Amino acid sequence: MTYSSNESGVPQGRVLMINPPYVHQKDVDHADKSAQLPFGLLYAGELLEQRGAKVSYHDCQLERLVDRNEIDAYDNYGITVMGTQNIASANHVYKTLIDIGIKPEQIFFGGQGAEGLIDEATGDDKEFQMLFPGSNIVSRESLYTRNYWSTTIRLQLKKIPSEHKDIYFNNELVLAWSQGCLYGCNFCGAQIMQKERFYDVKENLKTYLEIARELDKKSLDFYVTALDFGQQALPHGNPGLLNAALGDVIMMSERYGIEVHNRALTRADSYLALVRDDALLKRIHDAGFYQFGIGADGASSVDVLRAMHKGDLDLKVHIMQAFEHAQANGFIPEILYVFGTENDTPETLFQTLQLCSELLKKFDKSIYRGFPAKDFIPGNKNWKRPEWKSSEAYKRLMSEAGNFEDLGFETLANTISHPNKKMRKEVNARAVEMSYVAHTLGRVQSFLTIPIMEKDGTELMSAGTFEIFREILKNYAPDIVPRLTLENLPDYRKEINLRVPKDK
Ligand code: B12
Ligand code: SF4
Repeated sequence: MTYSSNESGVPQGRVLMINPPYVHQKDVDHADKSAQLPFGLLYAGELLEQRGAKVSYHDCQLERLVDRNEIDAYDNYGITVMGTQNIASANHVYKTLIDIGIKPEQIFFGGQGAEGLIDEATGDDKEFQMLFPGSNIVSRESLYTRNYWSTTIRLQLKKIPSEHKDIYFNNELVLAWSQGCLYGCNFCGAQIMQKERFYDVKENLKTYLEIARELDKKSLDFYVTALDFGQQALPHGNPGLLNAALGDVIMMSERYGIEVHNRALTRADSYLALVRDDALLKRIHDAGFYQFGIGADGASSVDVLRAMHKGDLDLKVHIMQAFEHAQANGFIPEILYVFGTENDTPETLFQTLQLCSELLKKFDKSIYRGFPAKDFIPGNKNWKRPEWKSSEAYKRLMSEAGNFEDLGFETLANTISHPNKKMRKEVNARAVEMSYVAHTLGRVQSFLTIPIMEKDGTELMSAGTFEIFREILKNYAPDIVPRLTLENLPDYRKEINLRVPKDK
């Protein structure tokens, strides 16, 4: 491995920690008012300082890297890669640094989108080196300390200019809640097949509330990090851990007189187990939870559920019950649905469309958040399959880091994610139809972007699907739509993606 500068494999000395731009906003030269605090980057920065580094920050959402003074004044540079698509924007930052004379060995990458580029078993970083030659990848383990779970970003936030804090605190923040999910769905790139562990929710929330008070804010919005909010309510879990975290939120919010609004992700079965306890349900409300993204992946077909190892063959029934309960109890039920995996067929895709439409119709508070699956992403179970590693799609992906943009959750199925043309068009047909229904109802939280194409839009969708897609795009790019054809789609790709709401 090319861990330079010190034996532990983590950057030392003066380190500039960089948050890359949102993948569809790579060349934007003005501050993005919807910029979110890069929580993982600050958490990593705190852990590095505990090991002796002196950390500063740069957020490309707010300022272009090339406009920063004394950019070459640091010993080392850290770049965060939050999800797979950000390999593309991280590479943009890497190239910028190399262009201004920074040596690759001074550059360190970390984050869940990049960690999967190292082979866990052997530590081999060959794949990483193909994309970021000469630089370093920091493994998750090398940042673990005895205090890992009780760390806060208090000291790191002090380094953020107040005009940037103002922007971050007007937008949704990340609340360190827990990490890990016991299940092992094969398309999932999260921290799977591990026991859920809790962060120090109280201290992390307190850190935010102190700043909110300084900024005179009356409320804060949070996305909590739990992968499955109800996991402790499943057999062998310990609901006491969740109960304690909820108690901390209620207490801190009252103490500071600042309202907190939280959204979280959950499995349907764990949600149902959790809300059986009336006292716990009341605390969830009191702690400001207002929306649950309920994982519906594969729900329309038992065969698909089985193939993706979802761990709940009755998901369809559980989804209905969970939505029923959530809506009746004042929570927004969110249809979190990854569809178009290799196990889907035209029939199951059609059933998915029917199920999502039924949920939207039946539950008038529900909201749609559906994504065309990306079966193979670094770190998930599929990525390790030999037939993937020898495929043309893999070779194309690895030949140019920019192609990772096509593995974004929100990106339409494309020649890398769905090499089979017929299925690619089927997936996009259902994705566009479903998105159109949700747009029409005004209950949509996922927005489709246009992938990089080999030829033109005819490889992505039929003329019929395109007509519906144009209707959706009228919401964001009404001036471009009249000129848009399947043939000229590549010419307008970047401009349209820039206007489509950011994936949150
Ligand atoms: C909060 C969150 C969001 C928020 C982020 C807000 C923000 N600015 O931080 C929102 C909702 C915007 C979001 C968006 C996306 N997300 Co998200 N998100 C999460 C979530 C729930 C928590 C992340 C978190 O903060 N964890 C806590 C911190 C402490 O952990 P961490 O981020 O892993 O950081 C640690 C290490 O990775 C490392 N590290 C991180 N950066 C660096 C940098 C350096 C230099 C070093 C040395 C170390 C290091 O140190 C940290 C401490 O150990 C996770 C799920 C989860 N439970 O992790 C998904 C997750 C990370 N997201 C994911 C994805 C894919 C995305 C998207 C890229 C989706 C897409 N469109 O493709 C988008 C990106 C859109 C965008 N705007 O850029 C995936 C990543 C999967 C993968 N392997 O690729 C996850 C795991 C969700 C999932 N179930 O699949 N997300
Ligand atoms: S999709 Fe959800 S349930 Fe499945 S492994 Fe990932 S986090 Fe766990």
